[in-house]
This record gives sequence, structure tokens and C-alpha cells, in this order.
Amino acid sequence: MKRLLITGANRGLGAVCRTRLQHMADIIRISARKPLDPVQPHEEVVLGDLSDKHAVEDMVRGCDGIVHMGGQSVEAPWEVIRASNIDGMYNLFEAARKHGQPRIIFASSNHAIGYYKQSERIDASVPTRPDSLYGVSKVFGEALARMYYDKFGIETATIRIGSCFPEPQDHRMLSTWLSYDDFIRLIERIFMVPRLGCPIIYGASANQASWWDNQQTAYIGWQPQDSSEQFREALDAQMEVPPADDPRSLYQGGVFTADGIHEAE
Ligand code: 15L
Repeated sequence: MKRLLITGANRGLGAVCRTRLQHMADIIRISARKPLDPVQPHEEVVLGDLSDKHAVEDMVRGCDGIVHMGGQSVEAPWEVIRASNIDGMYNLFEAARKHGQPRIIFASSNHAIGYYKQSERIDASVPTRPDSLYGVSKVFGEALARMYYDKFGIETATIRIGSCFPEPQDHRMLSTWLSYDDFIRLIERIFMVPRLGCPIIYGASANQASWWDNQQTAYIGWQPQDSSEQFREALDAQMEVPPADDPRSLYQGGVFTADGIHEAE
């Protein structure tokens, strides 16, 4: 690619993408709300808020690919969710429609299906069961991606990311953990595959205790190589497994299912 846009590049997975996707394009355009640290020679920065449609057009114009990691990444008051994940998604897809229809990776979340039980094994064809307003906003993003594909042919890979951290932080994450290496390998495959379509992929490593089936997207050629098992012993020593009727042990979305509505102050 000539120019790849990474949104939300100053924190979390956006920052991981910024450091680990340098090889994917001649120019890496990074966008964020707040100023970023010194820029590398092949990087360009576009500052702006996802809820500002003109700023989003400036981010997207001239890009051949987009890795959309920006937006609200946990539960929050509706006003916050709506600005980043509803208005922001619409602005991003509208900008993509008007400016070259680049291939998009959308960071969705397991919280789009968080109310499935941990005893269930699901694939991407099951109905969504969001566990939070945040999860609902991810379902909206997935629907938007699908509509822009069906209507305009814009290809988006939706990744329902499990828990992408250096290591699992609790027993639930032994199932949901996605290593940074597997995450980056998935992004590489998504941009490499000649015809992408509009798949939904569960973002989890090759964990023994997995709940998610990615057979429908085998054509992407992503084979996760890491497993959370290496962390099990240390986790067992550090903390107790929550009781079977605790939301952390019951639902795929864990504690998000037990949270109420965060009202704005
Ligand atoms: C997410 O969607 C969040 O962005 C992340 O912070 C974790 O909470 C993750 O899900 C998870 O479910 O572990």
C-alpha cells in the first residue's frame, strides 16, 4: 500500500498497530484526538475527532487502507459512545465512500456477543447479543460495514477482538486472549487476501479453552500461533477461579454483563 491510515494511534491497540505495521505501507498516516510523540520519517499525523466529519475526511482522503482502532473501547455514558462509535463510524464510512473506497479493518469486540454463555461455542452467523451500550455500538459498526459492502462494495474485515493484551489478566481471558503477534498476523492476512468481502472474524489466539469458531473465514488464511495455556499456571497461583454462577465464569463478555448503564453526570 502507498498510504495506510491507523486511527486511535496514540493508545491501546492503535499504538500497537502504529509500531508493528510500519512495513505495510510507504506512508503510515496516524490519526488521534491528542498530539502524538515525535513522528517517524514515514509517518504523517492528522489530528481530529471521529465525531467531526470534516476531520474524518482529512484522515481518510488519499489512503489505500484503514485500520480503525479509534473510538470508545469500554463501557461509557451513551453520549460518549454515540460520538465516537456511532457518529464516528458513520463519518469514517462516508469518508471512505467518497474517497477511494479503501479496504477497512474494523476493531469490533467480543462484547457484541457478550451474553452468550461460556459453555457455548459460536461462529459469526449467530445473532448478536451485546452486553453493554459499548457492545451495541460495535453491533452498529458491524451493520454499517455490511451495508457499505452490499451497497457500495467497500470491503471491511470486522474483528471481534477478544482480549488483546501482552498476557491474559484473568481466567476468562484464557479463552479470549489474542496475542499481539497473532493480531498483527491477522491484519497482514486481511490486506493480503485478494478478495476479502465483508467477513466477521473472532480475534483470539489458538487457545485451548476457545469458544469461537472461525471456519467461515478460513479463506483469509490466518492461523493463530500462540496459546494462553503458557499463562494458566501463573494465573492459578495469582487468583482464584470465580464461582460458576459469577458473570466472569458464566458469560463470554464477563463483567460487562453485570455492569449497569453509565449515566452522564
Ligand atoms: C474490549 O472490547 C475492551 O476494549 C478491552 O479493554 C477488554 O475489556 C476486552 O474487550 C475484553 O473483553 O477482555
